Amino acid sequence: MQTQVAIIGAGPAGLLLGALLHKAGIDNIIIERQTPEYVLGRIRAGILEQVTVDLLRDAGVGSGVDAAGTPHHQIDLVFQNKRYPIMVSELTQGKVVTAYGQTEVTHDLMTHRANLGLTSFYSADEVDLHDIESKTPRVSFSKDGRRQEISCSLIAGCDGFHGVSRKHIPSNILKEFERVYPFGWIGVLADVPPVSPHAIVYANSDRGFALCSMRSMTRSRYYLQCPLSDQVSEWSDERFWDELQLRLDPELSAQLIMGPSIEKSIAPLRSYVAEPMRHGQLFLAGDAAHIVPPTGAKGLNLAATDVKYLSEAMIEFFTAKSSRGIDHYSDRCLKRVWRAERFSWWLTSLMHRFPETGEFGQRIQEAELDYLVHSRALSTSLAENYVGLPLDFGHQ
Ligand code: RFL
Ligand code: PHB
Repeated sequence: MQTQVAIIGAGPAGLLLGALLHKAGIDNIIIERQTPEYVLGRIRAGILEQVTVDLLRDAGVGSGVDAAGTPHHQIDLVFQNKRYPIMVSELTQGKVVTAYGQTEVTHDLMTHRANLGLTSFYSADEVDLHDIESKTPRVSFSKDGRRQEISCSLIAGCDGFHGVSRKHIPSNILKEFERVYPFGWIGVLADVPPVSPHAIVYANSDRGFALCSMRSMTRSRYYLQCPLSDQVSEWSDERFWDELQLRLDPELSAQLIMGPSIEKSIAPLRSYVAEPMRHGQLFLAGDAAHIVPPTGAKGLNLAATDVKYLSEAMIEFFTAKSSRGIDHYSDRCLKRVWRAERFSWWLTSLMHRFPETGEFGQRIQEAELDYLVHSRALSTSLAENYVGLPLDFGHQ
């Protein structure tokens, strides 16, 4: 088989890249290790920046988010049992974020690709990359017990943190930066109306962090900080709801509508960056190149901006026969990546209970939160990072 771009991974990054390339007339094939059902069963992100929504529209996949996304003009911070609104839109000249789930984004992109009749291989085993330093790299994989091979000009590694692509960058070239946090998040999805339908709630409590989010007016997503050693089986629905109520302010806690969970999972928190994001004809995008802790809701949005830059660079490569874009891809992405890494690390540090810093650390966090909610300068800094810094931020 032959194509122009082989895309490894059918998460949001791979599917969005495939849609944007196809729209520009560039042929691509997606190779995914899991089944479509498995990919859709992973409950992850819920908040989209305007840049991400615009990109979905650009790719011809905006109707879902336009019909069912909920714009948020505000976020709420809870500490010392009190809730404080941060008027995000007012502080950023009218910008909003949109509550719309990654599951829905992925579903919209999958349906679009299927409707266009584009080639995707799901349940592909033993995916391997070859000759990535040459002009004619290849991707091989096994499907239904048969080995197959795709020749291409460029490879996009969109296969997430545990994928194979990044491992093909030689260890003397790849530089990795990592911080693993000493706790995780347990998340619950439930078909109950969200307690705060117009603002995500981030709560700092001396019992640990809590977050109230949503997927629609009838589906809620809640998270609690938990020890990394916890198992999902140790968290009955009743224990989860009781603990969530204890971490929110009394008013919100009283308004919380509880119900049976339809999904429950524990995720570790990590900050990670791989540099560079390109080696030879291989280009990493999304979680394959970087991870942020979910506190700032930046992971999917960063994946989307990587894909924006990568699609532009690949289109320039094939249509204008110019390497300028692909040569600058890594540097262009990493600037934005590190800004999002800083923001996500900062918000994670501010909102969670760290075992090693004790009550002193808790008081310092509360003092910073008190400063933040009463200072227009600090609130603006939070707001402009939350909605996403402009794509040309810092350019002269
Ligand atoms: P994905 O979604 O991990 O997709 C990678 C795909 O590659 C496949 N794959 C392979 N395919 C072929 N061969 C191999 N060897 C392969 N190995 C893996 C995988 O099966 C998979 O289908 O990466 P992508 O596309 O880069 O997308 C990134 C996002 O998924 C991620 O950044 C976000 O989910 C992070 N995130 C959030 N981001 C936001 O922007 N806003 C949020 O509100 C937000 N909330 C979250 C989050 C992540 C969370 N968890 C569980 C880590 C909340 C949570 C709890
Ligand atoms: C979510 O809805 O899953 C979500 C929202 C905000 C975050 C993280 C996750 O910061």
